[in-house]
Amino acid sequence: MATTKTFMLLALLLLISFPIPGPVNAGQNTREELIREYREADLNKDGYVDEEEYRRFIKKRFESMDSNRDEMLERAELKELKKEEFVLTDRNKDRRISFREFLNGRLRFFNEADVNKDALLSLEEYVKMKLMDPVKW
Ligand SMILES: [Ca+2]
Ligand SMILES: [Ca+2]
Ligand SMILES: [Ca+2]
Repeated sequence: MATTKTFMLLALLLLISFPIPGPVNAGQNTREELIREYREADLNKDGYVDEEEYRRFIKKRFESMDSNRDEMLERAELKELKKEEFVLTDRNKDRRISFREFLNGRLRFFNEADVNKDALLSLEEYVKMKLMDPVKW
């Protein structure tokens, strides 16, 4: 019986030390990617991403995700996004996400991450915002 217990304990320890990678991290950006992205978004290179800079960056990304160029994001163009999140972002319920809808959804996270409300995001705030955002884009 003692060996069974030891075995169980070992199995448990193994489970704890090697967590099975879940879908939680699927499509998650690495920190390096986020830093690169942050630098790209900071157009005037002042070390902060302001709302206007972020708007422009979102526009660029939106266009690159819109593979059929109809100025709408359909389900197929946002595969990794959870259905509930898609429905939430699609305010007018036409099953497509317009640029306006996409922008509003992203700016919600911008404002949430901007704790001191100066409409500027530091690198840390930017990383925080991207982690909140269910769209891994
Ligand atoms: Ca800037
Ligand atoms: Ca499209
Ligand atoms: Ca829509």
